[in-house]
Amino acid sequence: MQDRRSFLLTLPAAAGLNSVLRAATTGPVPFGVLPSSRQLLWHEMEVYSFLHFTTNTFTDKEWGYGDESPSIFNPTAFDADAIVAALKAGGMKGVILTCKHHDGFCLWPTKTTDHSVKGSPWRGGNGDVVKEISQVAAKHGLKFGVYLSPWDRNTPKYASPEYIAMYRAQLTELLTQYGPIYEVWHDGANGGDGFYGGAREKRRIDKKTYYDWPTTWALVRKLQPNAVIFSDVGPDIRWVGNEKGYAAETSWATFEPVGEDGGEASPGNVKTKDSMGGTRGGSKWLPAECDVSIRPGWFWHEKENEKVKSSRDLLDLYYKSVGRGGSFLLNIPPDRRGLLYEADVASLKGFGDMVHSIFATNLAAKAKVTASSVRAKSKEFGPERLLDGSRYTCWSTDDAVTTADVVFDLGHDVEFNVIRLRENLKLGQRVEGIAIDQWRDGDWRLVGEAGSVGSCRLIRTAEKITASKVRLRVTKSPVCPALSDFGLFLDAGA
Ligand code: FUL
Repeated sequence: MQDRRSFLLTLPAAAGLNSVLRAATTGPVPFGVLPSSRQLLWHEMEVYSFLHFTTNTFTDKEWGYGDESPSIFNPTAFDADAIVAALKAGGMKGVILTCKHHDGFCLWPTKTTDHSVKGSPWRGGNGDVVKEISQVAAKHGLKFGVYLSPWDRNTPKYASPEYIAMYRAQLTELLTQYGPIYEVWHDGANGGDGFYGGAREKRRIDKKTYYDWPTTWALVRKLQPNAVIFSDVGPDIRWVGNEKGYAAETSWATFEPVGEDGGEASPGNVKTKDSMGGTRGGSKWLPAECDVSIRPGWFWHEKENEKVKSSRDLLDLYYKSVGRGGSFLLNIPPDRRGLLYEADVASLKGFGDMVHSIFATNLAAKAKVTASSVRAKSKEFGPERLLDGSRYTCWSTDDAVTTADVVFDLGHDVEFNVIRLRENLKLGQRVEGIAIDQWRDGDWRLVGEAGSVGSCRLIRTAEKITASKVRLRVTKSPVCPALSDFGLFLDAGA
């Protein structure tokens, strides 16, 4: 005779029940456009650096005209190891080098032009800044990225089709000779006055058509499939629309770039006022990269040695870039010795130390958590997932539940002034309203709010809060939430 349990399981009704149970524990359906795997890896980096270094360092200029002699590039004590070690001490996860800036001088011995380190007295003309920085970056565990200016004020070829071939040949050298590249940076400043091999004239190009960007981007994909490509319009990372290092208070990873004239956008031709906040419901996953220099200029100038941003200034920008779902790209320019200037190094180290000490301990880590709603009542989507340290597990609710809350019982009074939230980006950027309350005098009181979360949201409270119970509320979301992280931290110096 058939065993009663297996008999039941063969009944159509039981089969139905099984599929209901299975369906109920499946994860939330991803919402909207999603990040690629290379974008997810980039999101995890959060903080990395720029090195602006070229003949400008020696001429005291920001934009070289292109007629500089390579012989002026002669750092007296270039030390890639010291530079990268200082970046690492500041908590940087990667370094992007200006392999060629607008002046056209190449920091590596390219075959495409003589306007390079080959013509410099540095290392007897046998030096290669790209090689030295990329090698020590790998040694110190920092990822390496390349900035290759699309505008070249030195070459006579600029503005002709031959220059596009030269640009792609330069890119090919950079992407094949220096190991893994995590980011390729295409600047939007293109065309204008220049030396152009002695022509000394103004050359305009059509930003929409001249570069044929899709072909260049395809080349990057072929040579370095894991590299994210940055420009005003992506295709992976967007410029945040200012060079001050911050994103909009409410900032979306999705973006619908529009050209200055309302038509198609291209690098150097985008309505930048939209770039700071992105576009809710935009058709592309194009998160913001917030670039800024530690000094007023991008290159080292002696007269700016007293104008280095303080560690606290940098921390404030961290809250306004990483803390708004973007990345923080901080430029620290080498000086004429080929070292980072002492004041810059000290500020950077102070910044790194502060980030490290503030975020070392999640003060909510051991809280008892209770949610008003849990997807299929399953542990897999329980509120404990907010504290497990993974970006890709999450607390979620049933599909029909779009507002819900989680109470964190801390067990004793905890002092904090920074709240961190993350969404599981594999399920898209979902929530549109978040509120945080503290339990005080027998009631819940609001201490912080946010409109967007995404990769990381850092909410600073107006003053330090002391509470033994804290509540997270999802107040607005088009679909069930999928939050992956909740943290409370104390920024003691704020
Ligand atoms: C700008 C350039 O013109 C600046 O010189 C600098 O490289 C900055 C990061 O991008 O568009």
